[in-house]
Amino acid sequence: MINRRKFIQHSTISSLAVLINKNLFASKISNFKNKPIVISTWDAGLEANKAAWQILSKNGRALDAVEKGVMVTEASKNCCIGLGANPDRDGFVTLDACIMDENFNCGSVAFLERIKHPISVARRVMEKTPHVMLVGNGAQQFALNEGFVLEEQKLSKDAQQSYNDWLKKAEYKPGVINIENKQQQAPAKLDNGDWNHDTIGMIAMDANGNLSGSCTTSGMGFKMRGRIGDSPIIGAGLYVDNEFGACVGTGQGEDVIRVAGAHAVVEMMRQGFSAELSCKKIIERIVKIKGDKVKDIQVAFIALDKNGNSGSFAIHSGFNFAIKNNTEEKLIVSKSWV
Ligand code: SD4
Repeated sequence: MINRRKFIQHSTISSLAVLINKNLFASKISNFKNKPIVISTWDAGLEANKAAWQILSKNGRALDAVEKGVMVTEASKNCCIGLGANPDRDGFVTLDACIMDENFNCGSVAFLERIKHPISVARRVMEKTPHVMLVGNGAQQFALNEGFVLEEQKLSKDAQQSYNDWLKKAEYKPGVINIENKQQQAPAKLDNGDWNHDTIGMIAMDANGNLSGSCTTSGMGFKMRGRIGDSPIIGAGLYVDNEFGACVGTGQGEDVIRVAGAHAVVEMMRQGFSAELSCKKIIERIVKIKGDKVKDIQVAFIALDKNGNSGSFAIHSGFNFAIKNNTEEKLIVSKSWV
């Protein structure tokens, strides 16, 4: 038989448990008020977000959204990301991509040639192999085995023109990625002929509150053959921790890699900083490392925290990112260090 004292103890504990549960439940609800949501780098992100939204708005998975979203950009003839993009200095387009889901599953391909959708190959690496990263011929062979088709490399008119211009001097001078034409927010062609915006990074949170991210690029124009930037490197170009947030980077890959950029930003969110402040702190770290040389490089991060709040920060002005959720669809001009 249960005595009075035990009964009171028991019911107090039960009410406490109910209260705690209620609070947990309440915080879960308010945490996810902004879902679903998708953000992606640069103005090309507006189109890419639309494709991602078709999945997110039907309660689809964030992972599917970030794959389908960036595929739009990979396939675009007007953009300098896919097979028509700037080649390496030997004239070959080489592509890098990675993807990460809400359970720390991740896949990546690098130095991949003549495959239209590197992001989908990266996803197959994640889902069908025990590995995280495949590169070069091995990645291409894997893609072919998976049913992907070997495409002809066909440089866009702009890429061909830029490459022809570059060949006149063939001066190897990396370090000009994404420094914007300050007068324009639109993609700008630099004086030396390089094109900006050869990358798209995307982060989505689905209706279940799960985060995923993707990143795909043709990398630095006229790069040394075999050069790989941050974009296919988990922790540098992309990182997702479903408990705290996700981040994707763009810009001078070498400088993102040296601070393990995307992972560093997510660690800041883990410590409780906002998405924007987390991006800013890691940009400041890069600025400090680079000293005077910072004028020659651009790096930008976008981040999404577990509450669906987005933020970004860049070294130079001119960076923007696209956002879409239930209430807004727009480009946001990023804050920057200069
Ligand atoms: C790279 N991070 O290959 C890429 C380039 C980039 O917009 O982001 N361009 O280093």
